Amino acid sequence: MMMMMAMMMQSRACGRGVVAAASAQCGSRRRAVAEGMMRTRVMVREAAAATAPQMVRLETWRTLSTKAALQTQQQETHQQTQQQQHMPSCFTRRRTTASPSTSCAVDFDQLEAVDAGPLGLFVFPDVISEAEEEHLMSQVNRKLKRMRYASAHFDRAISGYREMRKSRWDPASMDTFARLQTMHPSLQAHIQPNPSYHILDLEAEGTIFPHVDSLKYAGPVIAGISMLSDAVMTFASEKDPSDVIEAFLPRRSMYIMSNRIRYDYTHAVEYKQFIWGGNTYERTRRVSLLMRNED
Ligand SMILES: O=C(O)CCC(=O)C(=O)O
Repeated sequence: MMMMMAMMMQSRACGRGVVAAASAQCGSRRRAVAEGMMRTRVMVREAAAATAPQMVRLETWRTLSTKAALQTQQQETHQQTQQQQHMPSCFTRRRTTASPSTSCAVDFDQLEAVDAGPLGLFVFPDVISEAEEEHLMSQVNRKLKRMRYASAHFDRAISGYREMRKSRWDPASMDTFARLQTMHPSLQAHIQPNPSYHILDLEAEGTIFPHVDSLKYAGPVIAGISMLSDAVMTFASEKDPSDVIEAFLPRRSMYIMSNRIRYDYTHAVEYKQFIWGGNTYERTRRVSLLMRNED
């Protein structure tokens, strides 16, 4: 009974007067608590009905509740690690010089490192393993392979690309998406769990020209997983063209675009070759999996 009351109090505290993002963070804990409460109710009913097997059952329930608490704790630790992992200044830099050529190497090391988090831009490296990347690619490649690269998008935002939507995913992919959703509160708050994702396949010579995603068709948070190639995404303020932020998007990383970076800055993937952290990179075929809510 005490345990049940403690769970109810915890559950209420979790849901009281919290903002949307924080409430999303609370979600997993609330689920675990609700699960625990359901279990406790069943346990009480069973304890009243049974006599001898009761002790065994109580032990089993205790183990299950401890397991649920442990899982919640592990999930929170994982979430914290992932949130720390976006390592702002390693992946985002402010460009103060004139626009460099889109095909030449640029020494990003000479640019000023900047934390773009306050603008709503986050980069998380290594969010999927090589095996997960291979698996996701196998899920999208079958259809992509039957398509031709188009030379220009209808709104001229992209060249050298093919694209598709995919809403049916196998359980392994769904597990990956469920894990990615826990990585930032904005994803839990704004990306619907129904994974109808946009896949953009950009050939090595392709370019995403500066644009702002549709205000009508895309919601306030956009997340992208980069597969097959490293790239640099350039964000330029629409009001002040000298305000430019470059984000290094390593292969198998995820970026989140929200708040000002989503609405007040254009984004583009133009460089074919670039230098970051002293290494020279060549952008090859890049496939991005884009999560947007469409409300
Ligand atoms: O490939 C990406 O990460 C961004 C794609 C993009 O800009 C778009 O689909 O509007």
